[in-house]
Amino acid sequence: MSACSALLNSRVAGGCFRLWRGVPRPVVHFRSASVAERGTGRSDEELWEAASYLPFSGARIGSFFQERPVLKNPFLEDALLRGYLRRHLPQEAAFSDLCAFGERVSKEVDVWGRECEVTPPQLVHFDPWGRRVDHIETSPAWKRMKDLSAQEGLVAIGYERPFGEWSRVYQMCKLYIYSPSSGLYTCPLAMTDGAAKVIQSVGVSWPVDEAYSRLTTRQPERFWTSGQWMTERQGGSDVARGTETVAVPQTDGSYKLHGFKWFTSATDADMTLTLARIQDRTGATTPGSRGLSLFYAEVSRDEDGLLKGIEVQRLKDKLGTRQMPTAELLLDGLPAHRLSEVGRGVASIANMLTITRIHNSISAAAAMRRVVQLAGDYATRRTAFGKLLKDHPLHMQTLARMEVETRGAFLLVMDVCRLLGREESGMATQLDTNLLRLLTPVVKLYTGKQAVAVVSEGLESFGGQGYIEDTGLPGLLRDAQVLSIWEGTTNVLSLDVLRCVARSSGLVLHAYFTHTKSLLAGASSVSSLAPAVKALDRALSELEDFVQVAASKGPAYLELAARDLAYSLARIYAGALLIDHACWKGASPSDTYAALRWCEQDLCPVASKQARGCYDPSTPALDAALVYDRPTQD
Ligand code: MFK
Repeated sequence: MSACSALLNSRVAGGCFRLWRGVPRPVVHFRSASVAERGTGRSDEELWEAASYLPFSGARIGSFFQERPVLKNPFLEDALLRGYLRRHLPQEAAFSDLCAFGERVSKEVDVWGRECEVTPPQLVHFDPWGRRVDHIETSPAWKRMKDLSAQEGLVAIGYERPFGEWSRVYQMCKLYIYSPSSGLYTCPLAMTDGAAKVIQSVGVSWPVDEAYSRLTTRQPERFWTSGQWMTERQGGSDVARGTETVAVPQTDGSYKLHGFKWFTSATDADMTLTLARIQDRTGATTPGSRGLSLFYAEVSRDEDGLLKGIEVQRLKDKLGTRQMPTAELLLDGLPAHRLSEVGRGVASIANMLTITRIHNSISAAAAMRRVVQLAGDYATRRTAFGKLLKDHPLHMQTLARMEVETRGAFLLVMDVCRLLGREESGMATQLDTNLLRLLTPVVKLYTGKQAVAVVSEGLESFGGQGYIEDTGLPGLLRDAQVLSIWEGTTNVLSLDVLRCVARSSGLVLHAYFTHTKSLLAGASSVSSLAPAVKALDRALSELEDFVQVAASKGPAYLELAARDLAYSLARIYAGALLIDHACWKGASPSDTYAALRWCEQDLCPVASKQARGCYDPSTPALDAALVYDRPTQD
């Protein structure tokens, strides 16, 4: 026996230390008055310290250390994801790939994601000899994410279509597993996917055939990412009025772009799609949406290493998404090619918006899932008030509510992916197409908001540790906050819902009601789901009544109702999906419980608020008076 272990054992015998998993741990002692040794000339304190009885002294910092939450394979841990795939895509190849990828994400990639967060990109304006270089330096982990994205086919799958109409679901499941560990690499992937989709829709031919093949390749050395430069200094929502960039025609049919892009995400991209106004010979342009055309440009350097036609003004200092370079760019003669017909820029880039909004929704659902997984794991490790957190019913109620939100979000997003896959594989009915148009903004806006709420609740479930930077948890919240902002804010997307209802003469709503009712058809005989079905039936008829009434109202009324309408569409549809999933023969009791809980909320807030007069003509003035309520002068 070594001297060290003999010492330890004698202390164990004396009751001072226990051996705990091979590590000596001091046990807290409570002093009794008889302990003081008489006649030694040493004070009580000295005697205690000499005997190492004090748990906190010198290098000793006490016996208690928090257990960290452990990220396990996010595919294997996700009962709903696996159930959904067993139901809709029961393919061994998909399962084994997702399982292996989940393992890679938890064991390898998650660390890279953290590295991206702590090593944010830097802009080097000048080289040591004073030459302007505008080089954006990114971390090695960020570069590894690019290679991984190509190898794993994170964009390519959507174009290879290995599982026909279910290929988008498969691709988005991979991104769902990847997103919270990706160090925000899902942002360039979203835009890359969107650019490939736009190119496909305008035709894969010169000058974008090479770009298309690079955006959709699995070879890391050929893989390109794309930007989506839509936001200018006058703002990101009102693109039609805010775009100042001009396109100057060149004699060879190409263009040179001059403008100022105020917010370009993942600016280390290899190419971009962007909007600009074509100048005529007098230098004049057409204002508004009709003046905008869509352009393709490569981000490249000349033989001196200077960016061709671009100056990087500065990197943005953002609340979150710090892993990713976001820059202000001066376009000073950027060589470009027009992709759309003249004046059809917004309509042509809309395909990109659809894809990036779906990616955004995936990231939102994934953020919720990640925080729920980590909080659930932590609850099995952390003891407070004498028992593990998982044994506190109130704590588990909170996590269960987060789980219900996450499940609703997941099914909403997957259903949009299903519709996208059907459209791209030529299987879509007119109803599917209408539903996809309506649900894309609905799902994006709803999941973006849910993500902030669920991730915030998730941080709280870790107590103070959820607020500590180097746990990696606060970054989840900062990154979630952007999900309701970029790619269209909640209000802009609510108005997009109104726009597509109006432009389709209500056909998108007809598709919505038809499909929602068909989802509920199988549930009428399932007694365990009866309260949920009853609540959903009632909400659906309230929504139909609202639509009837709203049809006779003016635009001001509809605009005030737009956000509540979008929320109602989301909650009712998610409820129907949860009920439908719970009716599946492979469903679990938890699937039923989640559907019941979801349907307890106000499923149709637009009807409740209408009944309270929230959209009456007097409301805007009252709202404004409330917002600007100031103390009156005495
Ligand atoms: C992890 C995920 C990360 C995601 C990556 C994020 C990277 C960040 C990059 C960005 O943030 S880029 C900036 C994103 N910007 C936006 O999302 C803009 C928000 N504003 C809107 O969406 C406005 O509603 C919009 C600019 C579209 C309004 O423009 P207009 O010109 O006033 O639209 P208008 O006149 O209503 O429609 C023009 C055409 O586009 C119409 O076609 P037609 O002429 O054929 O009828 C519309 O039908 C069509 N359109 C508009 N929105 C559409 C659409 N088509 C399909 N879907 C849509 N959503």
